[in-house]
Amino acid sequence: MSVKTILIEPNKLLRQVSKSVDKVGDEERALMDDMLDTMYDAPGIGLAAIQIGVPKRIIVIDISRDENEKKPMYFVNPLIKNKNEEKIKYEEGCLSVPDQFAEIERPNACEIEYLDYNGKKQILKADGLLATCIQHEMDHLEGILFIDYLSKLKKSIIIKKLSKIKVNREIF
Ligand code: GNR
Ligand code: NI
Repeated sequence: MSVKTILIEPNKLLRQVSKSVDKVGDEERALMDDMLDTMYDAPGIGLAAIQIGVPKRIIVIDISRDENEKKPMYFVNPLIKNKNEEKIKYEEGCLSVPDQFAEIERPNACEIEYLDYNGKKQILKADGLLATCIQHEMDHLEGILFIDYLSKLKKSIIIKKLSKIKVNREIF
């Protein structure tokens, strides 16, 4: 298990559509372990495989706040079966868009079907922060970032800031 480098926007890989996983095997489980380490290290509450450069439809999430009681969740090939009409706004952030936050409106509840850590099919009803996080991560699988929902102006300001930070990172 190891902590990987998280890709930062602007980066073409983050815009790639991730590929379905045929079978949840040891390679996928090792990837999920690395993703979890990387997410806890960041720290964040969710991570999609493409954020560490792997274009597979795999997500890890842990929204528990207690350091001593971790509750990791693993989602392979997640599909949204149902979305609520009701919308909820959350202040979202993204490990690939560091230090930028914005209120994003999404369905407040959803039902998803996915394969778990052992490749077993599962169905989950989620609401609140978990539903928001699942939808944020599933956007990553389509190459979508939360800043894509902002006005062109707000988005371009954020991308400009990130590009400057990136130049500095390459210098120092
Ligand atoms: O750590 C994260 N926090 C967060 C807060 C509100 C809505 C979504 C998220 S996900 C984010 C980690 C991340 O970038 N996952 O892709
Ligand atoms: Ni994100």
